[in-house]
Amino acid sequence: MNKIKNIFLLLLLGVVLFYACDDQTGFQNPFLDIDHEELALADNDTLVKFLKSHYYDTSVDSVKTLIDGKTPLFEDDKLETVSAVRNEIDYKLYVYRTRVGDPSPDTDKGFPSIADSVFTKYSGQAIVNGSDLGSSFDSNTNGAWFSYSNLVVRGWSYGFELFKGGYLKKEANGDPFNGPITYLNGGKGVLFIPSGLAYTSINPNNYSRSLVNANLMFYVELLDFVKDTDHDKDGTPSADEDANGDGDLTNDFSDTDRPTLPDYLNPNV
Ligand SMILES: [Ca+2]
Ligand SMILES: [Ca+2]
Ligand SMILES: [Ca+2]
Repeated sequence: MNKIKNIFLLLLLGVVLFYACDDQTGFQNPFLDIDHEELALADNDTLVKFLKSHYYDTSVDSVKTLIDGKTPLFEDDKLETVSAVRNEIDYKLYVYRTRVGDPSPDTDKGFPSIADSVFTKYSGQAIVNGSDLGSSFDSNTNGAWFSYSNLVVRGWSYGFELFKGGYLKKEANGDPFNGPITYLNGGKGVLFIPSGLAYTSINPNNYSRSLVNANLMFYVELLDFVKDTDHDKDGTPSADEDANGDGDLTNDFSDTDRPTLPDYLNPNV
C-alpha cells in the first residue's frame, strides 16, 4: 500500500514540476521569448547574405556556392523580391525564376492567386549557419496538390503567384486520357523563404519540429493550379475573401455568429 502511495506522490510531484516549468520559466518551450519582428530582420539579413554568396548553376539546375565569374543570385535578373505581411510583421521572400512558365496559349490560365490550390514538384532544404544548405528534408518529384487551407509553409502561396502552370501533355495518339500524365513547361525556380513564413514558432503547432524558425529554400516546379479556387464554394474566389486587404486570408472574420471561421472558409459571408 505504501508503495502505491509513494508512486502516487511521485506522479503528483512530476505534474507540479511540469506545470511550474511550462508556465514561468519557458523551460518547456525554447521559442517562447523570441521577438518575431527582430527575427524577421535577422532572417532577411541571412537570406540576403546567402543570395550574395551563391549562384544558380544552370548546368546542374542547382544553387551553388559562388565562384569567380558567376553572378550572385542577389544580382541575377531572374531574382524577384516579394513583400508579405503576416501576423502584422513585414517579410521579404525571394523568388528565383529559371522559367516563368510557358503553357500553350489555349491552356494558359495566367498566374495563380495567393489562394489557388497548386500542383507542384518540390524539394526543400534549410539554410543553416547563415550560409550552408542542409540536406533535403522533404521532396516530391511526381507532384502533389496543396491547398491554401492546409499549407504549412505559408511562403509558398506568396511565391507561386510568380509562376504559371504547365500544360497536360497529350499522348501520341491524341488521347489525353491514355498513358502517363505529363505536364510540360510549368514555371520552375527556387523559393527563399524567411522562417516567419515557414515553420514559425508563432504557430504553436510548429514548436516541436526540427525546422522551427529556420529559413528555407525550395526548388519548385508548378505543374498546374486551380484558377480562382473557391474553398467554401460560395461563388467568391478565396483570394477575394480578404476583407482587410492584407493578403492574408486567415485573419478576416466578417460573420459575428461564427467569429473564429475565416471568411474564405465560411459560405455564409
Ligand atoms: Ca469563397
Ligand atoms: Ca486578410
Ligand atoms: Ca466565404
